[in-house]
Amino acid sequence: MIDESLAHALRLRAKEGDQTVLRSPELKSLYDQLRTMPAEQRGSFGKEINDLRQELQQILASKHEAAEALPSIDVTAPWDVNTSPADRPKSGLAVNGSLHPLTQEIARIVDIFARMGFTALESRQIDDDYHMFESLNFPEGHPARDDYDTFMTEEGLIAPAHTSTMQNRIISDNKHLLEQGEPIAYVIPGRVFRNEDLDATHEHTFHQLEGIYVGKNIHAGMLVATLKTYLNEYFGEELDVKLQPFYFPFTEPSFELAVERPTILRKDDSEEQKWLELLGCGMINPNVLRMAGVDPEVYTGFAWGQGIERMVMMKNEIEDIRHFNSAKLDFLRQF
Ligand code: FA5
Repeated sequence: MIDESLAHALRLRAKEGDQTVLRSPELKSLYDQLRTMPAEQRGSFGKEINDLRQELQQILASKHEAAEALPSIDVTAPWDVNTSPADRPKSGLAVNGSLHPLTQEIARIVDIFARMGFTALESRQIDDDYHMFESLNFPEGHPARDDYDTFMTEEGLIAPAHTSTMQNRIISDNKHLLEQGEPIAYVIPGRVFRNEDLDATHEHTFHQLEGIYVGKNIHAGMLVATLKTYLNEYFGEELDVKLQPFYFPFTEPSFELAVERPTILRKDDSEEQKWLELLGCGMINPNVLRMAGVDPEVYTGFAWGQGIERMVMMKNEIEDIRHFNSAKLDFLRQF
């Protein structure tokens, strides 16, 4: 008779799917016993061993079939596929979703500039002191650094306070175009950060769009014409623009551009209601071109930077900038 505890241990191993059980020393030891036992007992003991062996094979085969029959698991599914449909988490239906109003607006603005021959590139959301300040003509200790107070890691990496951090990269990465007689024409939308006192028009995290154009014989008239063309297309009507002198270390001369408020958005006929201060701009400072490896005696260029939120607010009469990051569906569903 086969020792029942040994047979039980072998069955357990087979139930766990252990394929080596058929070649195990325990099973082999039974055949060794068979060889040394009296001839008259061999027949029945040999049959017992064969029966056990067959039983183990069957257990292993049924175990294998059960594993094959399990549904495969989709590791990308947001729930376990074995969960019954009724118990699955209720995720938001994509059919009810929509692009965030800022994403929609950035796409519209980029589309207008793409039709005017500009290439679009997203700005970086983490940068360094060189791109945030040095390359933009704010040397160490420059008082205007205080106007761009933002967040910094202990290693000295900076959350950029404006998309102008991309100027040096764009110009130096594309200076071969100038040598080929082509201009550098880029728009750079992106998320920017400032250490601000928050209110209805000031956020700590907002979006800007930078524009850069460098080539031969580029002058401020071209800057005005470019921005006016864009604004007319954006607002869908012919609007006047005006420049007021301003100061940025990275442009010289620098301006603030105001656009005539579209008629439907004017509350009265006052001069104050007529103009909207919209963006900062100017002719790229020769030092900025030089630091990007471009000779300012040969090439000139203009740049501008506009806040996206404030423009969308103005267009849609949104009273508080903080709605954009609030994730309130009541607000988002209006777009
Ligand atoms: C700049 O950031 C310059 N880099 C713009 C520039 C680029 C000038 C290239 C010349 C050449 P300014 O700090 O004014 O400039 O910001 C530009 C726009 O960002 C503002 O007109 C405003 O629309 C928006 N903005 C600034 N601070 C905030 C804020 N805290 N919340 C929301 N929008 C803001």
